Amino acid sequence: MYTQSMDTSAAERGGPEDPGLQRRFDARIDAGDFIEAKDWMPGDYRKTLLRQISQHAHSEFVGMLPEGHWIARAPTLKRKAILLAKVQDEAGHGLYLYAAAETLGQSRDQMLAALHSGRAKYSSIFNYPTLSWADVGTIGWLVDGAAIMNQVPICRCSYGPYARAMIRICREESFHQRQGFDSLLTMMQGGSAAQREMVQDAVNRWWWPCLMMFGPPDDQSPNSAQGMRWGIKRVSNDELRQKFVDAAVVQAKVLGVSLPDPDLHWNEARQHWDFGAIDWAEFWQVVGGDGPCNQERLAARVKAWNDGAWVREAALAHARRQQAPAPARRQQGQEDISEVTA
Ligand code: FAQ
Repeated sequence: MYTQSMDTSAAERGGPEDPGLQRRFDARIDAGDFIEAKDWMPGDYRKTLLRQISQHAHSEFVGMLPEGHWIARAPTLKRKAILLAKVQDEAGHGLYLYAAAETLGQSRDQMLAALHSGRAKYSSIFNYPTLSWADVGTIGWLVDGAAIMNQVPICRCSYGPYARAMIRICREESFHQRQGFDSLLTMMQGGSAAQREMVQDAVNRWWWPCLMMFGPPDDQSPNSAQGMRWGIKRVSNDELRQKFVDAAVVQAKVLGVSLPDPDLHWNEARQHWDFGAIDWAEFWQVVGGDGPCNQERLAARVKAWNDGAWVREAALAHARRQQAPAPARRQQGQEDISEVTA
């Protein structure tokens, strides 16, 4: 269990004032070693990891909502089963990530309280609405596609528990991306004109918000330099965005959809696709809590938390009973039976 590492006192014994510990930590980072939960680490390294992992975990949890909306509306049993599995996977990703953050000394309850009060961030992308069935395929293709691009380098992140969680997450994200692409391809190749229009409309609406997922441009990204120095980030926001555009252009051709950017041109000198200006004002507005669905998303998470209170209480009561010594357990069981039979 990761939670055994929540006692961070050993790691905190050496403060930043201890140059020996700091030197050893820097040398391990330079050597490409993994830092583990019980190892000494600078307070700011821990804080940066917690900031990124918690926003990542919250993104997975909130990210269940836009697609979850379509589970009851999926067009076939096959698509419903796939979507159910995908949304469940996202919940699992959130749990791996909350567990990774717990190794740094923050409990899941603390992180969720920060989300529910609006203090913690989650990815801007999940504040956009899913208006048609094609949005589900487009999220798989583009949103999961962007997530994979960003997350594969995190498998080499310097913090062991985060890096290991990412390996499994990336494998599952890869299935998510393929199922989205497959769903869109089915509509584009075998569907009606109305279905093809629906796909194009979804791609038009999701394209720009997907480019924003990678975060602000490198020269306006306050956390990048230190994140790269510590090996938490391995590839910059702009580099990842460019890799994503280069891959998506080719895939869009196979699908037969156009990308909504008149400035998209192959640049022979750079050997990359040039693309148009991103509306960063919109990005910051959404990140600041004022996107199309921010209030709805947060309200849905708070409601799920409140509705689940009895489940948490029952699970804790069960765990307490399991931990009780055997005679007490027997007595407890007998009391329960006499309550039922009384
Ligand atoms: N949305 O200095 P930087 C998924 C914030 S998972 C909201 O560049 P950094 C799976 C940033 O936090 C998607 N906020 O920050 C799925 C910072 O604010 P802070 C999530 C954003 O950390 C698919 C400020 O702006 N993935 O999709 C965003 O170096 C389908 C300045 O930015 C991850 O979280 C944004 N898009 O780089 C689930 C991956 N971008 O914290 C369901 C891990 C930036 O100082 C369905 N995270 N901000 O207050 C990362 O790689 C990094 O944290 C970045 C940001 C690249 C997101």
